Amino acid sequence: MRKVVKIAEEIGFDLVGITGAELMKGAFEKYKGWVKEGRAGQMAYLEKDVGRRRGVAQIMPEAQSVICLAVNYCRQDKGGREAKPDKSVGQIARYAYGQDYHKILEKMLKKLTRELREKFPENQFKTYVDTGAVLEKAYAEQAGLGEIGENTTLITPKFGSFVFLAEVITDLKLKPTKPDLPPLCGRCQVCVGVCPTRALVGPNELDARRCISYLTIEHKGAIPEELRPLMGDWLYGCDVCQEICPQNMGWAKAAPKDEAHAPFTVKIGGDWQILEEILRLKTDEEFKEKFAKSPIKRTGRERLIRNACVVAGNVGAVELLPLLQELAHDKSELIQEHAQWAINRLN
Ligand code: B12
Ligand code: SF4
Ligand code: SF4
Repeated sequence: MRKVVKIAEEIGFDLVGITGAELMKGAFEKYKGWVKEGRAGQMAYLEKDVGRRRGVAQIMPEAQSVICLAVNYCRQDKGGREAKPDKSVGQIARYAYGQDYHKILEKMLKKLTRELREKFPENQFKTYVDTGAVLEKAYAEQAGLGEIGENTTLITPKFGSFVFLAEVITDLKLKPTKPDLPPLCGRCQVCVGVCPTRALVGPNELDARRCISYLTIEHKGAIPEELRPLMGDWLYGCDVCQEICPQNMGWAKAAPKDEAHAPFTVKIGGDWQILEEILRLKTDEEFKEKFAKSPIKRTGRERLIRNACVVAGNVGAVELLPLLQELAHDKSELIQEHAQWAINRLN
């Protein structure tokens, strides 16, 4: 077991924990209920094969252990956020400052499984980061990486909640880790109170349909009008319920810069995007060129412009009115409608 942890740490994973293949009782039932209530919104992939999330044995019937991994994405050098530019801007969630974590973590996972296969040639190893049918936070909590807080994120003692999660599922029987964690979520409920759209409908209860992260990244089509004014200046993602959490304060927890973390500190999305530059993205090619290596590419050009219109309306960007007038005649109906909404709000 020590050997596995050491290999993963050497590759650059900040936290490594091991748990059995069985998922903690209650977690799958909670997930099923959440989907049934419609809280997943348009994220059809979460509704598909719900049963696969019952536990990793659904993915690998011989599974014995799950190696749970976390990588911190904080940047300590600027003491938090970069200075806000002197122009109308939209905020980018911290996780999208640099390169797309899926790609980076996949590379790290490949390295890890290569080494594991050399050491244990008889065994199977299957890796996941984000997109698979694995309840990643529940497994991470089980493996002792941290505690799921009332803002529904996994909080770790060393890095707060600003971590990405990944796992290796294996038929290798490994001794579970059981660190003695201090209580992490103080149940103060500050996160629930500050959520701008009231998406945290209760402690550890998130209705994705109201969450700015969902609305700006995952939601296709028009953003519900009643939620637009509440979205403030969030152009892509949202960190409000994490920024406020005492476990993320102080920045003392940020990881040192090293090779493994460098991709997250290379500025692509940055902390702020200038709205005018987004609204002037004329073609999908221009959009792709700008965001090819960033997780922001997920939204595509049309939806990012949609988000920028909402932000322009919310931040009072009156200097963008002529540009918004042009977009109100765009060939995309989605852009047209959101540009018109912004114009009405600015007027
Ligand atoms: C769908 C999804 C979203 C949705 C829904 C988020 C949510 N809270 O459910 C949206 C688009 C809103 C979203 C937003 C974000 N996401 Co997201 N998202 C996911 C994804 C793909 C699935 C999560 C899921 O299944 N949600 C459904 C709910 C019901 O499940 P759950 O939250 O996991 O809850 C389970 C456990 O917590 C446990 N549990 C909770 N309470 C209890 C109580 C009891 C008694 C028991 C037994 C069990 C239990 O059981 C629950 C059900 O199984 C995961 C990756 C993955 N495969 O897991 C990433 C993931 C959760 N997201 C991640 C990130 C980074 C984000 C954002 C921070 C991005 C941003 N800045 O905009 C925000 C955070 C918003 C927030 N407050 O959660 C990271 C979280 C890392 C962390 N430290 O927790 C993950 C793990 C991706 C990754 N691989 O790193 N996300
Ligand atoms: S990410 Fe933003 S909108 Fe979503 S629950 Fe947290 S504070 Fe609310
Ligand atoms: S803000 Fe308070 S209740 Fe919310 S996750 Fe952090 S410690 Fe828990």
